[in-house]
Amino acid sequence: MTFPYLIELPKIIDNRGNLSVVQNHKEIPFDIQRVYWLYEVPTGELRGGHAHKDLQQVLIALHGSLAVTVDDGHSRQTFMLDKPNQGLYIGSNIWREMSDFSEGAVCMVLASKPYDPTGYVRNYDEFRRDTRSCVST
Ligand code: T46
Repeated sequence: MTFPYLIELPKIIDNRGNLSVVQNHKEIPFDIQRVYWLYEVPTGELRGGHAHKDLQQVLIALHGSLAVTVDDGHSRQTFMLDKPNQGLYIGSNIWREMSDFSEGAVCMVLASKPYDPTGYVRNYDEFRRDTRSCVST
């Protein structure tokens, strides 16, 4: 299991405005099969609170900022996303919670698979049990 990490994305600086880009298996370590974005999140609202059994994602704060707390069942870390040229890679079996959305924040998520509600683990105790059994086998 890979612990989440930040990916620096290209930033092509131009007097007309900057441009960033992602490509499969280059900046993004998987084939992107789905893109969604979170926006108009009310102040103080929390999102996430789950893990995925088999899904890789990269989160990018296209506008504004948010905090993403990740947990592999052993350690926890909070990343502040506030740059449109930076992504946070989150692999499978990582619990995630998103908070502290700034006003107008837009978080785009690039995902390795189509939406599958059965792939979510929404109970933290169950998640901890699964991660412990992964280590012991
Ligand atoms: C994640 C974090 C970062 C769909 O119909 N299709 C989709 O592709 C997604 C992602 C969601 N939905 C529906 C399912 C729910 O009725 O949208 C609603 C909100 O989804 P959810 O409560 O899971 O949203 P978040 O912000 O808590 O979590 C989402 C992703 O679901 C999750 O994979 O890692 O963003």
